[in-house]
Amino acid sequence: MLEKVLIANRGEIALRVLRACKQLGIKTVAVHSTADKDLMHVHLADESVCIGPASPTESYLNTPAIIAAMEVTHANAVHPGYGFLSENADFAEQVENSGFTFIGPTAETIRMMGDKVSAIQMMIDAGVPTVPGSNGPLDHDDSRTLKIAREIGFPVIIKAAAGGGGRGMRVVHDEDELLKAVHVTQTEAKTFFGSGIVYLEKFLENPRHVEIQVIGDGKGNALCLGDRDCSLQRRHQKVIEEAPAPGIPQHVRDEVAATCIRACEKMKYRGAGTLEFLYQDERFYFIEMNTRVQVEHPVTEQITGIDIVKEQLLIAGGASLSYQQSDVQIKGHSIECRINAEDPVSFLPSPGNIKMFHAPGGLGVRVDSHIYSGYTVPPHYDSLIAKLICTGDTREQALKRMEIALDEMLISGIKSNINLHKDLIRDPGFQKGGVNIHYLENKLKL
Ligand code: MV4
Repeated sequence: MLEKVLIANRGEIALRVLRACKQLGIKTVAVHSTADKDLMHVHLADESVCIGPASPTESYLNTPAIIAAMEVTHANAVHPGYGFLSENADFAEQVENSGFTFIGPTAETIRMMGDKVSAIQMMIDAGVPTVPGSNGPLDHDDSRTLKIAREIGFPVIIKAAAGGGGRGMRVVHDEDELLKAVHVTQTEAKTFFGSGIVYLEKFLENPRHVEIQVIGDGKGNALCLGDRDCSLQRRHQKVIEEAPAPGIPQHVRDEVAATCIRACEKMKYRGAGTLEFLYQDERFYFIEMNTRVQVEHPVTEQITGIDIVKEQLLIAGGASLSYQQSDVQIKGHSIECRINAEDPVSFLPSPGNIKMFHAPGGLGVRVDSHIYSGYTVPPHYDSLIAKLICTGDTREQALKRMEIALDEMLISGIKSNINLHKDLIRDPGFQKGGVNIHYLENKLKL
């Protein structure tokens, strides 16, 4: 069992990890930048260490500073949260080489999933359905690239193997554009990611983004905690997520879940993970795997009753899974609205002093947030200030609770996207369920 955990993150997720540690009686160390000394979890942690200036590269991304903080506080493990160093294989490796526990998968697994080409290959070997494509890097043989694209049929998409999350990709509509697009994407990928390796997939025109939550014990056992729909997004930033994904036939979701479990068991996956899929015409297509806890994990917790962060900590401490697959029962429906400190028109971050914050409440209402009245949102980081999660026996009940909760939520002093959420929750298309990844951007164009 872990005795003391260092939380290498900030904001709501740092507070979320702190709460899970307290549940298990684990001591906590908060590390923070000079701009973050007033964060809620810094105040609540057993110990805190300032690791550098506001700039993320000098603090939350500063591996030597974080490992030094582990040494001086005698922490035995580090929880990376999401973002920052959470999917950095070199960080995980250096933590382990320094004699500490990285709360997450092995560096080797992180590296394999970070390379999208090797991730896809691994999934194919395990029987997970993938997008028709090159199933490997494109080489310098242009005639071979052209042959693959012709066989698959246009449109196709060129993606950087080291990219992901929407960075380093290019859609190609016909043959004449193909080779130029490949070369440009290769050059960009080399500049941005240090690797010019690219691959090709059939471009799906109107898919939904559906992802599957898994958890593995690192010994060959894995569980599936169901699916989430994250299609409501703008510029690759998710806005609303929900679980389960609406309108998916039970046999289709059961089938893909079984393949995800198989993949995790095969690679002896350790910790929490998410397999991202595109979903179109009742079919799932794997695109990438995230090897961290995700922002939207609470909707899964709400419908399974399983504390995902607590499981991460238990597994990192060497425990086996606390549940069997037959213990995992999906009950009800849960929706999460990401509340950002941002301008409602320009979507630009709107940092500053929060004069007053009032959190909504009631049955089925959860607020994961680090903010409080008088707190100043610094300009240096992500603009997420709260996650409002509403749950009910049915999707309709969850939506109604969300409507009421959004009306109750009060944030003054800074701008926020609360009004956007009020509009989206009442949107007839969203209410119907199952909108695709283009729905929000199209709606905003009107
Ligand atoms: C795709 C795609 C269509 N076809 N791949 C964007 C983020 C990255 N995770 C993968 N992405 C996409 N890959 C194929 N073969 C469309 C997208 C995509 C998208 C995916 C999920 C959520 C939002 C998106 C917005 C635009 C494009």
